[in-house]
Amino acid sequence: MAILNSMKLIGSLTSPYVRKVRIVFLEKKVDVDLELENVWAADTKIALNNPLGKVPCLLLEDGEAIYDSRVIAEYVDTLSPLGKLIPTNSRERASVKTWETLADGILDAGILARLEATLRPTEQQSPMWVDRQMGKIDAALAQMASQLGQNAWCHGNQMTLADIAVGCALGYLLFRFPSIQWQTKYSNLDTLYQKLMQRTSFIETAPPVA
Ligand code: GSF
Repeated sequence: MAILNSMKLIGSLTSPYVRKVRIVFLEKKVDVDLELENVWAADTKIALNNPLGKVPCLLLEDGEAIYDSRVIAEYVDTLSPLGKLIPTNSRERASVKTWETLADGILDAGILARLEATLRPTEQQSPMWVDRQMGKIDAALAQMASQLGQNAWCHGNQMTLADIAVGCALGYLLFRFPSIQWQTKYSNLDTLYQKLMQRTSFIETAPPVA
C-alpha cells in the first residue's frame, strides 16, 4: 500500500458519479486532489486500484482504495461535522440513500443506453434494450417529481445527499440526453435543479462543454 500525503480522487470530468462525490467533498469542505483517468483508454491504470475498472475511486492517505461513489460519499460525510448530508437516524438514512439509488439508477440506465449506441456496431445494437433503459429513466423522473412535490428539498428541510444525487442525474440528462424534456414536464424538478446550480459545488463541477 503506497503512503500518500493527501487523499486522491481518481475520476473524469464527464462522469456524473465522479461529479456527485466531488460535490460532496466541496460541500463538506474536505480537500482532495483530483487525478484524471480515462477508463476507456487502452492503457488505463484504473484496475491497479479498482479491479472493476470504474471511477470514481478514492485513494485514502495510506493508499487504501475506496469505491464506489456511494461508499465514497458516505465516507466523506463522516470526515467533517459540517452540513450533514446523510442523516444519522436509520429510517431517514435509508430514505436519503434510496433517493441516491433512484438518481444513480438514471445514470446507470443512461450509460447503458449510450454505450449501446457508442460502443457496439449498428447491427449488434438492440433497440429493445435501449427502450428498456429509457423506460427506467422516465419512470425514475416521474417518481422523483412525485416524491419531491412542492417540498424545497428531496428529504427534510435542508440539502442532503439526495439532492446532490438528483442534481447530478438531472445535469447528466441535460449533458447527454438533451432531447428528454424533463424541465418542461416536471417544473418542480427544474426549480430544485436551478437552486442547486447556484451553488459553487455544482458550478465548479459542471461537465465540460464538448
Ligand atoms: C458506477 C461507476 C461507473 O460506472 C459508482 O461509482 O457509483 N456504481 C458505480 N463509472 C463509469 C464512468 S461513467 O460512465 O460515469 C466507469 O468508470 N465505467 C467504466 C466501465 O468499465 O464500466
